[in-house]
Amino acid sequence: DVKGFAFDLDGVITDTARFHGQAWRQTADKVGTPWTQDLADSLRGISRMASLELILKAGGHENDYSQAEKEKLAQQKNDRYQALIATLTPDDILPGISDFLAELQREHYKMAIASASKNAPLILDKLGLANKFVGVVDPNTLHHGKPDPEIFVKSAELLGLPVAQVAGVEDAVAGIAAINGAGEFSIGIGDADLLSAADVVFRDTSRLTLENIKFKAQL
Ligand code: B16
Ligand code: MG
Repeated sequence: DVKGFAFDLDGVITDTARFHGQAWRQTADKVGTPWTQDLADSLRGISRMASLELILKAGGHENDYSQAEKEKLAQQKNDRYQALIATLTPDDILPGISDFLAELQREHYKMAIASASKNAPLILDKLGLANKFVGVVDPNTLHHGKPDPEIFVKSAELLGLPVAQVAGVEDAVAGIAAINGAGEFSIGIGDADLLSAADVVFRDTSRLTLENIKFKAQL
């Protein structure tokens, strides 16, 4: 039986993708990579440096920058991003999430955050959600990003539960692959065709209740 939940942050708890997009767009302009929606979408769930590499590659610039220059570009993006997330308030929690977290708390489920974002603690603080979670996986301790299962295996350790008792909630294809690879129960948020590898999929976060999960999973 599931006794704990590991939540992705961006796209599940709140929509920070729009801020990542705004901040990366300026990087793309600077290096001369055309900005497209496909490029923006490909950055979901991907780490900061891996995102920069994708932006450079999309414009054929993968060999044009030294490691030090790349670190500077990533730092400048993060400065812009942090200025944008400073405006977050509890009103930016995605629909249904506050009720779902309250329901899980009432039913004594344990909750953790499995986000690739090094800014996750800051974002949770801005949303007023920091005290809901027993732990936030520190991406600095990870060797591999999503789709590698490592982050979801770590989330089970933080929850103090075997992976078989953990459900992961994700909006990214790479995130669902990571949950499945860890041996956890996978809940997708978004397009059912895109996230077909998930055990259950909801079109958006407003449908997320224990009853709906049990109904869909026929538990
Ligand atoms: P940071 P998630 C991910 O969050 C974002 O989807 C991705 O676009 C971002 O590059 C990554 O966090 C790292 O974020 O630069 O703040 O460390 O979906 O894993 O919650
Ligand atoms: Mg996400």
